Order: sequence, then structure tokens, then C-alpha cells
Amino acid sequence: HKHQTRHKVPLFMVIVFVMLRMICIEGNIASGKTTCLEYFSKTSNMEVLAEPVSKWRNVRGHNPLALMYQDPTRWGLTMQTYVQLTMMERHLSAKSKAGPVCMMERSIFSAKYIFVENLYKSGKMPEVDYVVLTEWFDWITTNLYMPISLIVYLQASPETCYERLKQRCREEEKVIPLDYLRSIHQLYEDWLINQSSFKLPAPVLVIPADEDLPAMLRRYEESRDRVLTSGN
Ligand code: DCP
Repeated sequence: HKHQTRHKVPLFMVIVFVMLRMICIEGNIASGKTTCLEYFSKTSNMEVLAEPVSKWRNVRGHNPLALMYQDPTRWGLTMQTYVQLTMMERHLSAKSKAGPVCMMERSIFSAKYIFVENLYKSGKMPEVDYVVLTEWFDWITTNLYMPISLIVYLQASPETCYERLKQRCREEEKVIPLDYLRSIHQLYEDWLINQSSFKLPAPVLVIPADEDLPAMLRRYEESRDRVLTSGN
């Protein structure tokens, strides 16, 4: 069994996934991921997996996103456990959608390496919560096969994101200070650009994302072929 992989995954699942390209759009809060996804869903023949944030704002009538912003120490684990579940579902649902190219917003990796990490590092998440989430994450990523072909990183300054955040006025996010966006930005830079924190699950394509909407749409147009073909 010298070719055995680290993943305990049946061979037929591997074969199904080899046919599929999964592209994850990454970036800070309000960096423009949704616009990017919309652009590609309209201009290319691809499956775009629906935005999970609506689930995080309403799970059977509860709003874990709002709770986490109100009291991160109490509710951070609740929100991030649910994010991890919805992300896992998303990665796995790709195979049944049968399209040759699939795009999703964020990934189970950024949920852990950016958001959980940020809660823990800023002292807002108790160590036991962090450890339990880590055990779940390690189990999921070892035992389930969730390959990514390419990470598209929308690289926007925290100041740009802060302006966009204020403009869109999502109720839950009114409490987010600029410093929070700065921490998220730094974690993203260390992961995807400096490559000094966590292992990359796929190659990274960087798209600068500080410009206004028409300019961004032009950039997506220019990067289209690379997005659709580069990576694994
Ligand atoms: N969030 C979180 N933990 C995660 C993922 C997201 O706390 N693991 C929060 C951050 C935002 C909200 O969920 O308050 C939605 O985040 P996204 O950045 O994924 O979605 P946006 O709508 O902000 O993306 P964009 O504006 O780039 O389209």
C-alpha cells in the first residue's frame, strides 16, 4: 500500500473530484467577494454555490452572527461551529452539482485559519473552545476529500473594506471597528501572501481589489481566463 494517501477516502470519490475544478474566492469582510461571484456566474458556465451568510444570520430563527458580534467570548464557538458545518456542506455539495467548474465564497480553511484564529489570538475565544474546533477541523480535513483547484484572493486594504462595510449597513456588522478588519487582513496576508502561517490548500491568484465597481469588473474580465484555467 505504498500509494495510500493521507485521506481515508474511497477511490470513486477521488475520481469524481478529479473531474471538477473548485475555485474559492477569499478576502476580508466587504472586500467584494459577492460581486466577483456574481460576475463569474453571469459570464461563465459555472456552478456558483450560494452565499452561506444568510444561514449564519438565521438558523431555525436564531442569529449566531449577531450573537458573536455582541459577545464573541460567549458565542464565538457557536457561530464558528456552524460556519464550519456550512462550509463542509458546501465543499462536499460540489460533486453532486455536476458542473465542471464550481465557485464558492471563502472556504473551510479560511474559516479556521482566519476567523477562528483571530478570535483565539485576540483573547476572545477560550482555549478549550479553540481546541475543540481544531479537533473537528483536523478530523474533517483528514477524513473528507475537499480539494480546491485555486484560491482567488481579493486583496483590498482594510480601509477600503471599512468604507464598503459602512455603506452596505448590515445590521450585525455595525459594531465592527477598523482594527478588526486590520487583524483579518494581516491573517490573510500571512496565510496567502507571506505564506508564513498555515499550509496553502491550493495555488493563489491575487486580484487587487481597492478600485471602484466598474474598474473591478474590468479586472475580473482581464483575469477571467486565468481564474478559469490556472491552478490544479
Ligand atoms: N464571518 C465570521 N466567521 C467566518 C466567516 C465570516 O465571523 N468564518 C462573518 C464576517 C462577516 C459575515 O460573516 O460579518 C459575512 O462575511 P463574508 O466576508 O463572508 O461576506 P461578505 O458579504 O462580507 O463578503 P463580500 O462583501 O466580500 O461580498
